[in-house]
Amino acid sequence: MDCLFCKIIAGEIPSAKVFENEWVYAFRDIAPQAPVHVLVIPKNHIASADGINPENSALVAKIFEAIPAIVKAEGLTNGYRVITNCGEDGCQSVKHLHFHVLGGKKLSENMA
Ligand code: DGP
Repeated sequence: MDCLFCKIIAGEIPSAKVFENEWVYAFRDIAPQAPVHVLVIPKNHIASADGINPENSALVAKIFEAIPAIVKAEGLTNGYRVITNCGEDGCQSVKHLHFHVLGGKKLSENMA
């Protein structure tokens, strides 16, 4: 499958890893929009939030179990934001489910 994030997980494309376990991989966004901008992704390919179903939703739980450890390691003691973009109107550019974890400053109140 020609998927950028699958290639990052496989190590075919380099990335700045911040966390990894059996199910989850997390790395720094190449174009950070906050002092801390980490992408958290399932190792198994899911195209977007639209592709979450009863067979794979446990992976989403694994992602949200990993996030507290990631933000603690990143020093985000004062809060952070988790975002997933989905589809055309959501401006999703990489078709592998990913959660943006943003923090390290007071974030904008706007989300859209
Ligand atoms: P989205 O627009 O929600 O699909 O976010 C995709 C993010 O992926 C975007 O913030 C930039 C990031 N990105 C794209 N290509 C690469 C890459 O090769 N390496 C890393 N680390 N991040 C990438």
